[in-house]
Amino acid sequence: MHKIIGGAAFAAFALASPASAATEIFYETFEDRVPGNPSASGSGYTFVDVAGPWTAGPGTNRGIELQWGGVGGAPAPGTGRVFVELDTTGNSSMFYTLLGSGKYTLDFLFSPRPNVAALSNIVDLYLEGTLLGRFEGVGTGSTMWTQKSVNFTGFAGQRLIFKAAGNSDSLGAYIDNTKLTLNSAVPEPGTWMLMILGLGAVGYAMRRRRVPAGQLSLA
Ligand SMILES: [Ca+2]
Ligand SMILES: [Ca+2]
Repeated sequence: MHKIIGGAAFAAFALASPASAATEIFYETFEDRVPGNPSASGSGYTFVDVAGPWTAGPGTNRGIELQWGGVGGAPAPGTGRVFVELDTTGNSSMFYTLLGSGKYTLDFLFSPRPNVAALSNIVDLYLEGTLLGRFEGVGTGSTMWTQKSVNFTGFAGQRLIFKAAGNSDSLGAYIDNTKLTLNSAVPEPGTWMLMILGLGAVGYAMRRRRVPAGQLSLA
């Protein structure tokens, strides 16, 4: 009997144990996302509804601005020609919907737009309604790219949202090289409840009937 209880507890523990290896969910550099111009030749900007894992919105869809060829500032060294400006015709946003639950890290590059005031160069990062971080800066004569890293715990179906804030004036901060890593998968609350209920059912069944070891099905 003790062996059966031990086995059930071990099975539940194995289900709850986080995965040991980090998993890269996506690494988006926006390089081949300019419609009709996959090599991003020349210089310019355009608005798209989808850029790899990112979708324009939520709320008012002002598109995702892809900017390339140094039309409003230089890309960071070694990051290609294309990046996102998060103020298209006004403050804009883009989101990614988590497919699984767990502990995540989002890495990305940030730069204020050159020659734009700090109050117009703000990007907020949300997990649904929760603010994970605010990134801002005074735009000087050239881009100033810095690496950012944000850790958070998220559940499947929640949206990770980049959102421009401050002055809504078609000029805003830049984002590039967005990388989402799942560090460890954790069960969702519903899964925990099912496991607890399942263990309870096993215990109840064992109290009701003396089941010889090896004949109790945990399935
Ligand atoms: Ca890029
Ligand atoms: Ca702005």
